[in-house]
Amino acid sequence: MHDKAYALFEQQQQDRGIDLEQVKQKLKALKIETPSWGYGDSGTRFKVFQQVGVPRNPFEKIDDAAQVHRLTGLCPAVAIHIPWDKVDDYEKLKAHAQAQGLSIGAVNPNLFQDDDYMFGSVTNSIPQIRQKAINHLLECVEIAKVVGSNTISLWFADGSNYPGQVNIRTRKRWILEALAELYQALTPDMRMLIEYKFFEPAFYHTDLADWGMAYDMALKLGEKAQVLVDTGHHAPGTNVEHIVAYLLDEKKLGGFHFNSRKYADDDLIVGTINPYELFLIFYQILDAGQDADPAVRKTAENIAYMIDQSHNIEPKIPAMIRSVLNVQTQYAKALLINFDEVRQAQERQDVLAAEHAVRQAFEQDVTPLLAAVREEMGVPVDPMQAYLDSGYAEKIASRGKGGASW
Ligand code: AOS
Ligand code: ZN
Ligand code: ZN
Ligand code: ZN
Repeated sequence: MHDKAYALFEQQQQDRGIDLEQVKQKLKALKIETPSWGYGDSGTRFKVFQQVGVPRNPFEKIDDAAQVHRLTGLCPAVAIHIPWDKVDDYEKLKAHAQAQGLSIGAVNPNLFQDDDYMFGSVTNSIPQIRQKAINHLLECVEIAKVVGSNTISLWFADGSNYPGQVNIRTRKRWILEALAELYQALTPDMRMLIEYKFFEPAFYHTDLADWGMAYDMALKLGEKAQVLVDTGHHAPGTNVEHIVAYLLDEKKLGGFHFNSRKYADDDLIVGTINPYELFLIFYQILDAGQDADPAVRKTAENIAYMIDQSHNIEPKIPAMIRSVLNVQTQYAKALLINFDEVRQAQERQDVLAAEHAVRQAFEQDVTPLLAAVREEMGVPVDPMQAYLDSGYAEKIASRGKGGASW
């Protein structure tokens, strides 16, 4: 059935001047890291609902991540959060991942769940607490070495709730000091990604509140420091794809945390609220991938794509499958942009034609393309249905309730 659909699709795309072989190659190379915490129980400040079958330990989180990869072919790495994923033997964790065809991706230090960090971690006015936070950052580098990860992914909850509560400039210096210590500890093939968010849990000021602050830190630190864009971490109306383009051009875009937002840092399934934004982010990335400057092209090719979501009411594994498929879909659509057409329209200053060239790709139905790619990759054409039919959910039900949560 889909052979016929694909033949028609192929004809349509040829007519639009799209090289489908190249599109397929790019789709097969897409990698999206899933977060270990996305498989555990999570909730809001009102309630954490416990679900049946949630992993009880980091090993079982990796098992679930492996299941997502098996069915989608998209997720060969899983990010870990320390101490949520603290184990006695990290070699063993690495081996457990490898045995299932996975690797450990970004190592995320946790500097927000310790009582000591009530008034800040690396920005705390008590030197011993700042030191404790720095030690944790350094510990994460050691863990990264053992698990074979080359990425330290940083998000700081540090901030204040009221004007006058803290000295913002002093804390800015402290945060740079801590990051510099971490930077020094990185091995040559490691990089650190600096995430920003404008509020929550702090409600007056957050020490790294926006991309400009993260960029400033990354610039001061050096090449191995880059900015991480969490799609949910912006004020309503922010043009996220513009930030993406700017950071790409500065060779400072290192990674993404994908998720959807409606109001704040909602951490909903990526691509469910504003799929066009996700598409436009990929448009900027693919455009930078054709830049005349090889360093910009390299930056675009080395972006770490990661999911960062909390599945509070959704069954975890299907929610993750939905997420990565949504990313794949918007990426596929962006690959169907005829960039020559866009450029020519830009040169003519033809506003409507330029906008049309971009939007037209978004309006393509990529179902036949994704079916063909999945077939060629040897994964189910419908990964979600394949999961529902797999019996995996029934199998993990024996884990019971009360698994890992944050
Ligand atoms: C928090 O809002 C950030 O998105 C971080 O990336 C955080 O570390 C992650 O969501 C796990 O809690
Ligand atoms: Zn994030
Ligand atoms: Zn967030
Ligand atoms: Zn988020």
